[in-house]
Amino acid sequence: MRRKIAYPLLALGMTAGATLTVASPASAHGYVSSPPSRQALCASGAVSDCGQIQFEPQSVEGPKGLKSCDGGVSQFSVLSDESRNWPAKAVGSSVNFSWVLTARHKTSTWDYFIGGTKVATFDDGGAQPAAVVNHTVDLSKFPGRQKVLAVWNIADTANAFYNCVDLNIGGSSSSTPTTAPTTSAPTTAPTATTPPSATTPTKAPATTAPTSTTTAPPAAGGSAWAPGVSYKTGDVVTFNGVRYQTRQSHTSIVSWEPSIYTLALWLPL
Ligand SMILES: [Cu+2]
Repeated sequence: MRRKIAYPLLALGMTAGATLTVASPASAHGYVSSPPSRQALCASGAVSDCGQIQFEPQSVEGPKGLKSCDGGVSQFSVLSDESRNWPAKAVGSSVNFSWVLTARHKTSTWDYFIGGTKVATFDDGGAQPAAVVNHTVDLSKFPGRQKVLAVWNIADTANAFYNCVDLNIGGSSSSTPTTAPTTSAPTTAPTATTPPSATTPTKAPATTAPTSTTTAPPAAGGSAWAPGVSYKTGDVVTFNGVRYQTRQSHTSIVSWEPSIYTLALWLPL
């Protein structure tokens, strides 16, 4: 919805301290930030040479009913280019999809497809979603590498937003702590070297999850916020002299400054 303005350039023209009050980031809609959708990978720079989509991962909008990664938007066709060898995120069989919305459009449904089969749907009945939306989807019937098409169907327009998320389901390898409830995880359980007398159930092999998840960008101390950075939940940044901590892993883009997305994405400290 709304005009497609090249706001990255527009924003760059603004002076640093400019109060973006009226700004109300136009043309900002939403995308799947975790596991990273293809557009998220482009925005973070994990996949290069994506073209315009890297600046507006939230803009893959097209008519409802499509099954394409690019929403039929020619300038975003790279998203449908399977020759790009999109990296697949290793996840458990229960996956939590996180959407970051910058325009909270009234929503009919959120649909998830694999190979043309609808594997999950969440009906919002026309309600307005929060700025961050999470869905837990059981993908245990689809092990291995899969391309999930996640669709956000808007209630009051004929359009939808499209995301393709490449996953390696059940691929253990730590990956995101995806809260993974039950999930009958391949309990390769480190066969606790603990001696027999296992009287104490030693509540699970310290699932304190090695959150180290490699990548782990610095940011810790509170480096200056910047666009194009893949922030992880809990990261701290400074923006216009104020420190913020992010509530949601996401790739930052111009127009999503902490001062604008306070509460939705960033909590002032
Ligand atoms: Cu919109």
